[in-house]
Amino acid sequence: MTTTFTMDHDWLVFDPSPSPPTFRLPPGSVDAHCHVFGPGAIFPFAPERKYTPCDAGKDELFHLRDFLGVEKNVVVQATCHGSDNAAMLDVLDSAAGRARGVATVEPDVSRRELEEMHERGVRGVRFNYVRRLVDPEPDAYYHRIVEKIAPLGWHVVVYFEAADLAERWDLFTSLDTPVVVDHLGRPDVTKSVDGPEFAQFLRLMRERENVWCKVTCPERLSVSGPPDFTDTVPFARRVVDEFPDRVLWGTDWPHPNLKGFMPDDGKIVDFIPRIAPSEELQAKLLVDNPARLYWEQN
Ligand code: 0GY
Repeated sequence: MTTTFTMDHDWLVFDPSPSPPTFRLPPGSVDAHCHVFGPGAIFPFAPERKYTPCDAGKDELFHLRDFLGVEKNVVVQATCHGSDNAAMLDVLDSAAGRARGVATVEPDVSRRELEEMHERGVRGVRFNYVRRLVDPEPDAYYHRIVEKIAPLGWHVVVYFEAADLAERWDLFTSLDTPVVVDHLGRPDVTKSVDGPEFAQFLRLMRERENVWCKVTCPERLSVSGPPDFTDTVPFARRVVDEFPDRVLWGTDWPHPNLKGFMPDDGKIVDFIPRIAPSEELQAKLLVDNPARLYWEQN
Protein backbone atom coordinates (compact mmCIF):
# COMPACT_ATOMS: atom_id res chain seq x y z
CA MET A 1 0.00 0.00 0.00
CA THR A 2 1.28 3.44 -0.88
CA THR A 3 1.15 6.09 1.83
CA THR A 4 0.38 9.59 0.69
CA PHE A 5 1.55 12.63 2.60
CA THR A 6 0.22 16.15 2.74
CA MET A 7 2.86 18.79 3.29
CA ASP A 8 2.45 21.14 6.24
CA HIS A 9 -0.03 23.93 5.55
CA ASP A 10 2.68 26.59 5.88
CA TRP A 11 5.36 24.66 3.97
CA LEU A 12 7.23 26.70 1.37
CA VAL A 13 8.08 24.76 -1.78
CA PHE A 14 11.51 25.24 -3.40
CA ASP A 15 11.73 27.58 -6.39
CA PRO A 16 11.37 25.31 -9.47
CA SER A 17 12.94 27.84 -11.84
CA PRO A 18 15.83 29.74 -10.23
CA SER A 19 17.70 32.38 -12.15
CA PRO A 20 20.95 31.41 -13.88
CA PRO A 21 23.87 32.36 -11.63
CA THR A 22 26.19 35.08 -12.85
CA PHE A 23 29.04 33.72 -10.70
CA ARG A 24 30.63 30.80 -12.55
CA LEU A 25 31.44 27.98 -10.21
CA PRO A 26 34.96 26.59 -10.76
CA PRO A 27 35.18 23.11 -12.29
CA GLY A 28 34.79 20.41 -9.65
CA SER A 29 32.55 22.50 -7.37
CA VAL A 30 30.64 20.58 -4.72
CA ASP A 31 27.29 21.44 -3.17
CA ALA A 32 28.23 19.98 0.22
CA HIS A 33 24.88 20.47 1.92
CA CYS A 34 21.62 19.51 0.26
CA HIS A 35 18.78 17.11 1.00
CA VAL A 36 16.11 15.05 -0.70
CA PHE A 37 12.55 14.63 0.54
CA GLY A 38 10.99 11.38 -0.67
CA PRO A 39 9.12 11.37 -2.92
CA GLY A 40 6.92 10.28 -0.05
CA ALA A 41 5.07 7.67 -2.12
CA ILE A 42 8.37 5.83 -2.74
CA PHE A 43 10.37 6.76 0.35
CA PRO A 44 7.84 7.42 3.14
CA PHE A 45 8.56 10.09 5.71
CA ALA A 46 9.33 8.88 9.24
CA PRO A 47 6.48 8.56 11.76
CA GLU A 48 8.51 10.53 14.34
CA ARG A 49 9.18 13.49 11.98
CA LYS A 50 8.49 17.01 13.20
CA TYR A 51 7.50 18.37 9.79
CA THR A 52 6.02 17.03 6.58
CA PRO A 53 7.69 18.63 3.55
CA CYS A 54 6.85 18.76 -0.13
CA ASP A 55 8.39 16.07 -2.30
CA ALA A 56 11.86 17.05 -3.52
CA GLY A 57 13.50 14.02 -5.07
CA LYS A 58 16.67 13.11 -6.89
CA ASP A 59 15.46 14.19 -10.35
CA GLU A 60 14.92 17.76 -9.16
CA LEU A 61 18.23 17.69 -7.28
CA PHE A 62 20.20 16.54 -10.33
CA HIS A 63 18.43 19.13 -12.48
CA LEU A 64 19.44 21.88 -10.06
CA ARG A 65 23.02 20.55 -9.89
CA ASP A 66 23.41 20.76 -13.65
CA PHE A 67 21.61 24.10 -13.95
CA LEU A 68 23.83 25.79 -11.35
CA GLY A 69 27.05 24.29 -12.72
CA VAL A 70 27.75 22.20 -9.64
CA GLU A 71 29.67 19.00 -10.32
CA LYS A 72 28.92 16.95 -7.21
CA ASN A 73 26.57 16.82 -4.22
CA VAL A 74 26.82 15.82 -0.60
CA VAL A 75 23.33 14.70 0.40
CA VAL A 76 22.64 15.10 4.10
CA GLN A 77 19.94 12.91 5.60
CA ALA A 78 16.96 15.12 6.50
CA THR A 79 15.21 14.65 9.83
CA CYS A 80 11.84 14.04 8.14
CA HIS A 81 13.26 10.65 7.08
CA GLY A 82 14.50 9.76 10.58
CA SER A 83 17.13 7.02 10.44
CA ASP A 84 15.72 5.44 7.27
CA ASN A 85 18.40 6.50 4.81
CA ALA A 86 16.80 4.89 1.73
CA ALA A 87 16.00 8.10 -0.17
CA MET A 88 19.48 9.52 0.39
CA LEU A 89 21.14 6.23 -0.58
CA ASP A 90 19.04 6.05 -3.74
CA VAL A 91 20.51 9.41 -4.78
CA LEU A 92 24.02 8.05 -4.28
CA ASP A 93 23.19 4.92 -6.30
CA SER A 94 21.92 7.09 -9.15
CA ALA A 95 24.70 9.68 -9.21
CA ALA A 96 27.51 7.67 -10.82
CA GLY A 97 30.04 8.70 -8.20
CA ARG A 98 29.00 12.34 -8.21
CA ALA A 99 27.33 12.23 -4.79
CA ARG A 100 28.36 11.33 -1.28
CA GLY A 101 26.07 11.00 1.70
CA VAL A 102 25.79 11.84 5.39
CA ALA A 103 23.50 9.39 7.19
CA THR A 104 21.49 9.30 10.38
CA VAL A 105 22.07 6.09 12.32
CA GLU A 106 21.19 4.75 15.74
CA PRO A 107 23.65 3.22 18.21
CA ASP A 108 22.57 -0.33 17.40
CA VAL A 109 23.52 0.01 13.72
CA SER A 110 25.57 -2.99 12.64
CA ARG A 111 29.06 -2.98 11.16
CA ARG A 112 27.62 -4.65 8.09
CA GLU A 113 25.01 -1.91 7.57
CA LEU A 114 27.70 0.75 7.91
CA GLU A 115 29.97 -1.02 5.44
CA GLU A 116 27.16 -1.29 2.93
CA MET A 117 26.46 2.43 3.28
CA HIS A 118 30.15 3.14 2.83
CA GLU A 119 30.16 1.12 -0.41
CA ARG A 120 27.31 3.25 -1.66
CA GLY A 121 29.05 6.53 -0.80
CA VAL A 122 28.25 7.53 2.77
CA ARG A 123 31.15 9.24 4.53
CA GLY A 124 29.61 10.67 7.69
CA VAL A 125 26.77 10.75 10.19
CA ARG A 126 24.78 13.74 11.35
CA PHE A 127 24.02 14.52 14.97
CA ASN A 128 21.19 17.01 15.25
CA TYR A 129 20.58 19.01 18.42
CA VAL A 130 17.97 21.45 17.11
CA ARG A 131 14.91 20.76 19.24
CA ARG A 132 12.34 21.89 16.70
CA LEU A 133 13.69 19.07 14.45
CA VAL A 134 14.53 16.22 16.84
CA ASP A 135 14.58 15.20 20.49
CA PRO A 136 18.32 15.25 21.33
CA GLU A 137 19.83 12.36 23.28
CA PRO A 138 22.45 12.32 26.06
CA ASP A 139 26.12 12.41 25.02
CA ALA A 140 26.57 8.65 25.62
CA TYR A 141 24.20 7.94 22.73
CA TYR A 142 26.44 9.80 20.29
CA HIS A 143 29.64 8.27 21.69
CA ARG A 144 28.27 4.81 20.91
CA ILE A 145 27.74 5.82 17.29
CA VAL A 146 31.17 7.44 16.98
CA GLU A 147 32.84 4.23 18.17
CA LYS A 148 31.23 2.44 15.26
CA ILE A 149 31.77 4.96 12.47
CA ALA A 150 35.30 6.13 13.29
CA PRO A 151 36.99 2.93 12.03
CA LEU A 152 35.46 3.57 8.60
CA GLY A 153 37.17 6.98 8.41
CA TRP A 154 33.81 8.77 8.59
CA HIS A 155 33.21 12.17 10.12
CA VAL A 156 30.45 13.67 12.25
CA VAL A 157 28.25 16.54 11.09
CA VAL A 158 26.71 18.50 13.96
CA TYR A 159 23.74 20.85 13.79
CA PHE A 160 23.03 23.01 16.83
CA GLU A 161 21.84 26.46 17.83
CA ALA A 162 24.66 28.80 18.92
CA ALA A 163 23.21 28.99 22.43
CA ASP A 164 23.55 25.19 22.78
CA LEU A 165 27.25 24.97 21.98
CA ALA A 166 28.32 25.18 25.63
CA GLU A 167 26.10 22.21 26.54
CA ARG A 168 27.76 19.95 23.94
CA TRP A 169 31.28 21.42 24.18
CA ASP A 170 32.76 18.40 26.00
CA LEU A 171 31.24 15.97 23.51
CA PHE A 172 32.41 17.89 20.44
CA THR A 173 35.93 18.47 21.77
CA SER A 174 36.30 14.79 22.72
CA LEU A 175 35.89 13.56 19.15
CA ASP A 176 38.91 12.58 17.08
CA THR A 177 37.03 12.24 13.80
CA PRO A 178 36.54 15.36 11.70
CA VAL A 179 33.58 17.33 13.06
CA VAL A 180 31.68 19.46 10.55
CA VAL A 181 29.49 22.23 11.95
CA ASP A 182 26.38 23.09 9.97
CA HIS A 183 25.46 26.63 9.02
CA LEU A 184 28.23 28.52 10.86
CA GLY A 185 27.00 27.15 14.19
CA ARG A 186 23.82 29.18 13.66
CA PRO A 187 25.05 32.51 15.06
CA ASP A 188 22.61 35.18 16.11
CA VAL A 189 23.65 37.65 13.41
CA THR A 190 22.04 40.56 15.22
CA LYS A 191 24.91 40.25 17.71
CA SER A 192 28.45 41.38 17.04
CA VAL A 193 30.77 39.11 15.10
CA ASP A 194 33.31 40.09 17.79
CA GLY A 195 30.96 39.22 20.66
CA PRO A 196 31.29 36.36 23.16
CA GLU A 197 28.85 34.01 21.46
CA PHE A 198 30.63 33.82 18.10
CA ALA A 199 33.98 33.94 19.94
CA GLN A 200 33.08 30.64 21.53
CA PHE A 201 32.50 29.09 18.13
CA LEU A 202 35.77 30.51 16.77
CA ARG A 203 37.53 29.12 19.83
CA LEU A 204 36.18 25.67 18.99
CA MET A 205 37.71 25.93 15.53
CA ARG A 206 41.00 27.34 16.82
CA GLU A 207 41.47 24.74 19.53
CA ARG A 208 40.29 21.76 17.51
CA GLU A 209 41.95 21.40 14.13
CA ASN A 210 39.56 18.59 13.24
CA VAL A 211 36.57 20.97 13.30
CA TRP A 212 35.25 22.16 9.93
CA CYS A 213 32.47 24.63 9.18
CA LYS A 214 29.80 24.93 6.52
CA VAL A 215 29.51 28.60 5.61
CA THR A 216 25.98 27.96 4.44
CA CYS A 217 22.45 29.30 4.79
CA PRO A 218 22.63 33.10 4.62
CA GLU A 219 18.90 32.90 3.85
CA ARG A 220 18.26 30.94 7.07
CA LEU A 221 20.47 33.02 9.38
CA SER A 222 19.76 36.49 8.07
CA VAL A 223 17.52 38.91 9.93
CA SER A 224 18.10 41.77 7.45
CA GLY A 225 16.77 39.33 4.82
CA PRO A 226 16.80 39.01 1.06
CA PRO A 227 18.11 39.84 -1.42
CA ASP A 228 21.49 40.69 0.18
CA PHE A 229 21.59 38.86 3.54
CA THR A 230 24.12 41.53 4.49
CA ASP A 231 24.12 40.78 8.22
CA THR A 232 25.44 37.25 7.67
CA VAL A 233 28.48 38.27 5.59
CA PRO A 234 30.87 39.25 8.44
CA PHE A 235 30.32 35.88 10.15
CA ALA A 236 31.01 33.82 7.05
CA ARG A 237 33.94 36.04 6.01
CA ARG A 238 35.57 35.66 9.40
CA VAL A 239 35.48 31.87 9.21
CA VAL A 240 36.59 31.66 5.57
CA ASP A 241 39.48 34.07 6.18
CA GLU A 242 40.76 32.35 9.31
CA PHE A 243 40.13 28.71 8.37
CA PRO A 244 40.23 28.56 4.56
CA ASP A 245 41.15 24.86 4.53
CA ARG A 246 38.26 23.78 6.75
CA VAL A 247 35.22 25.40 5.17
CA LEU A 248 32.51 23.93 2.93
CA TRP A 249 29.72 25.50 0.91
CA GLY A 250 26.26 24.21 -0.02
CA THR A 251 22.85 25.33 -1.23
CA ASP A 252 20.74 23.69 1.51
CA TRP A 253 18.23 22.87 -1.25
CA PRO A 254 15.26 22.28 -0.90
CA HIS A 255 15.51 24.68 2.05
CA PRO A 256 13.45 22.98 4.76
CA ASN A 257 11.35 24.99 7.18
CA LEU A 258 11.99 28.44 5.79
CA LYS A 259 9.25 30.87 6.61
CA GLY A 260 8.33 34.01 4.72
CA PHE A 261 10.30 33.52 1.49
CA MET A 262 12.05 30.91 -0.60
CA PRO A 263 15.51 31.81 -1.91
CA ASP A 264 16.49 31.78 -5.56
CA ASP A 265 19.26 29.16 -5.78
CA GLY A 266 20.96 31.12 -8.57
CA LYS A 267 21.34 34.03 -6.13
CA ILE A 268 22.62 31.65 -3.44
CA VAL A 269 25.46 30.84 -5.87
CA ASP A 270 25.99 34.53 -6.62
CA PHE A 271 26.47 35.11 -2.89
CA ILE A 272 29.70 33.05 -2.83
CA PRO A 273 32.15 35.84 -3.84
CA ARG A 274 30.88 37.94 -0.94
CA ILE A 275 32.11 35.37 1.56
CA ALA A 276 35.08 34.05 -0.44
CA PRO A 277 36.29 36.98 -2.53
CA SER A 278 39.43 35.55 -4.14
CA GLU A 279 39.78 32.72 -6.64
CA GLU A 280 42.10 30.98 -4.24
CA LEU A 281 39.53 31.00 -1.41
CA GLN A 282 36.79 29.94 -3.82
CA ALA A 283 38.85 26.97 -5.03
CA LYS A 284 39.39 25.79 -1.47
CA LEU A 285 35.78 26.30 -0.39
CA LEU A 286 34.11 24.81 -3.42
CA VAL A 287 36.53 22.22 -4.78
CA ASP A 288 39.60 21.26 -2.73
CA ASN A 289 38.09 21.03 0.76
CA PRO A 290 35.03 18.92 -0.13
CA ALA A 291 37.16 16.73 -2.38
CA ARG A 292 39.50 16.03 0.53
CA LEU A 293 36.73 15.25 3.00
CA TYR A 294 34.39 13.28 0.75
CA TRP A 295 36.23 11.86 -2.23
CA GLU A 296 39.95 11.47 -1.57
CA GLN A 297 40.10 9.91 1.86
CA ASN A 298 38.89 6.41 1.10
C1 0GY B 1 18.93 22.22 7.07
C2 0GY B 1 18.18 22.83 8.17
C3 0GY B 1 17.01 22.42 8.71
C4 0GY B 1 16.42 21.14 8.59
C5 0GY B 1 17.10 19.98 8.52
O1 0GY B 1 17.27 17.69 8.49
C6 0GY B 1 16.52 18.64 8.61
O2 0GY B 1 15.30 18.52 8.79
O3 0GY B 1 18.40 19.95 8.38
C7 0GY B 1 16.27 23.39 9.56
O4 0GY B 1 15.05 23.29 9.64
O5 0GY B 1 16.93 24.30 10.13
O6 0GY B 1 20.12 21.96 7.20
O7 0GY B 1 18.35 22.00 6.03
